[in-house]
Amino acid sequence: MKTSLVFATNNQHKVDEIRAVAGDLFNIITIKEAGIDIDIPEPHDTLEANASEKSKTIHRLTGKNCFSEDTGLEVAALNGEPGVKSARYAGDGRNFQHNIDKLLLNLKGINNRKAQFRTVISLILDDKEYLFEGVCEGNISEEQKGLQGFGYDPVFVPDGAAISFAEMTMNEKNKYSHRKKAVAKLIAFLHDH
Ligand code: ITT
Repeated sequence: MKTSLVFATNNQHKVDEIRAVAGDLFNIITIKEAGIDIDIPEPHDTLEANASEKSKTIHRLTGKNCFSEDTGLEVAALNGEPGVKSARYAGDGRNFQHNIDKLLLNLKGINNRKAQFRTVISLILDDKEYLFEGVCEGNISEEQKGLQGFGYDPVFVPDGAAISFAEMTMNEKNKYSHRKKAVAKLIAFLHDH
């Protein structure tokens, strides 16, 4: 029987991207569909610990098999920042545009634009936890371009592409993406389990 997993996230873009990869290999139930309306805590200083916290919180509330993911943009010239602080880089209550503005300002005049997105998935299946990682290397562009996607997509050009994630359709982004790579590992695990 197809596995059903509650996805512990409040980010609809993540749900859409992962559903596009998962197809009908497994069934994703959003927390809204599971009747939960909470701001899931992310208090830790690693992606792994935050992913764990999110899946464990939702597992406690639903008792169901579930997964979460935490993603960070790690910029080489900024010693890996914004990293685990990617969502709140420009401060609490600031939006994606403020985060992008701060990133471009901090990289002004810097030639090394290397960066990577890193996603960590925490799966809780039959009360045991499993972690999966996906990395996408690329560069931060000088200017933002494109309107698709979310977050830092307008300034991230993955290696092997000439355009930003925000200039790609979701399926094109999924050819390169950190999230897709982590989900592929999750799918392989569920297949063999
Ligand atoms: P959760 O409910 O799943 O926690 P979130 O939006 O808070 O959703 P994260 O903490 O994992 O998600 O994400 C940190 C930030 O990193 C997010 O707000 C985006 O700005 C950025 N980000 C994550 N994935 C991205 C992607 O694929 N493309 C561009 N930016 C991304």
